[in-house]
Amino acid sequence: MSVNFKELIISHPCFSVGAKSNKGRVHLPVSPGCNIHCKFCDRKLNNIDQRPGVASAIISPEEAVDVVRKAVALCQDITVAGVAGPGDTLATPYALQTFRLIKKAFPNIIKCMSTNGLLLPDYADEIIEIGIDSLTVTVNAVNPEIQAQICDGITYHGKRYEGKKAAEVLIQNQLAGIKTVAAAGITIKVNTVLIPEINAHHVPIAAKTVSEMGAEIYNIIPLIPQHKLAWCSAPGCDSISKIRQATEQYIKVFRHCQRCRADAAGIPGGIDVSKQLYIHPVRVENTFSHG
Ligand code: CLF
Ligand code: SF4
Repeated sequence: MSVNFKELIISHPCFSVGAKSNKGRVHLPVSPGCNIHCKFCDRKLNNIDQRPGVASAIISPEEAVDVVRKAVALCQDITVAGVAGPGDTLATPYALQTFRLIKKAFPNIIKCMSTNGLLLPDYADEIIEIGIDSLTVTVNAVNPEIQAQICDGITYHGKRYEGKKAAEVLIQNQLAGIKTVAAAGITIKVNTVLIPEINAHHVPIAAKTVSEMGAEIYNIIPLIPQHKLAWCSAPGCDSISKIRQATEQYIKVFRHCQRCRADAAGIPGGIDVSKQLYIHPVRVENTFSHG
């Protein structure tokens, strides 16, 4: 049985709705590939960039178990083992394989998974059967016209789709997947990358829609302009705050996102033990792709 939302608010650093949590997470970079093409995404293997979509290396599911063992020994406040890339967790089988191994080795650790949701309807049953405790789905728009400006295209069941058609398939699958997984009692967080020139006005509508599908909490992540959206601006504190307020009428809002790397370990915004987990030291530079 999955850990419920009330417990996650206390024990999961990314589900705290009030004050910043003092709990930690270890990310396991087991998912190399992706099946969609977000225009702001710049996936990399390095030990410099401090943002999602970046890890120093890809590790195997078996290596991931060792990483969790080391991480919890280094930081007793780590309560969550998460997979957040650097690609999509459902585009390759490694994330679900990892969670099966982690469940056996660490039955009490919270299993957290982040996905773009394209393959969520295909894998919902497996996610429920494994007992993932918290699922994050990145939904940047629920209107295909807007989504088509954020994502170039998708590869779905062996076929390439572009523009509005790609956006329609992606949105449909995200919403259907959220509904199925939420109905099984798994807590869903939705991440939205806030892009002032494209989706700023649309965020509360997206929040309302995913809330109706069963999502419990919402995380608005400011864009770091890069890649094909380098022409967009980084949202300022004032506008982020206003949009969070407008969104809160529909769903609880998480405000402490640290835009973590795919191999982050420790307490978000606090103790960082990632340097001690890998052979290559992790240096940091502030850029960003997704959540
Ligand atoms: Fe990792 Fe994401 Fe799970 Fe948290 S991060 S998979 S939900 S354990 Fe958290 Fe980091 Fe923000 Fe993500 S602070 S980027 S929201
Ligand atoms: Fe894939 Fe995530 Fe990058 Fe989008 S941001 S292309 S979902 S890895």
